[in-house]
Amino acid sequence: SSEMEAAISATPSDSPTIFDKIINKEIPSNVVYEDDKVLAFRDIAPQAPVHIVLIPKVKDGLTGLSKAEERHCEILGYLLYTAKIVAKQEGLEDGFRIVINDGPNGCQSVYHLHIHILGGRQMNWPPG
Ligand code: DGP
Repeated sequence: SSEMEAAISATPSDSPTIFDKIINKEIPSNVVYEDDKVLAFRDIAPQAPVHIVLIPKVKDGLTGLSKAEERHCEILGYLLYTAKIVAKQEGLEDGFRIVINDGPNGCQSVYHLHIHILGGRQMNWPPG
């Protein structure tokens, strides 16, 4: 898929990403949840009827989960908790999938840690 090609050609780095522009409202996005620590918005290339990207507002070196340090434990826990809040807000009471892509093999295309929240249909297992 083109999403996969974008991921494979993405260069892992700690430079600002498109998500900083979304956080700063320099480019528009469809925000579904926001507080002082996190932002959740609809994915531009949805893979399910509900597909939301949830990110920390401050990257603090967290380009991906593989770069997590002990200082990130609080925001990592908060992101998971917020994923549940967003899933509930989106009416996903029959279940949902959360995904964190990491690195080229994980199909990560944006190097700012993010959680995908997918739902609104039966998800498949194993994932591709
Ligand atoms: P990943 O492949 O895990 O790095 O996911 C990055 C996701 O971000 C991908 O599903 C598409 C989404 N995305 C990339 N650019 C934009 C954008 O400008 N706006 C929105 N809403 N989503 C974006």
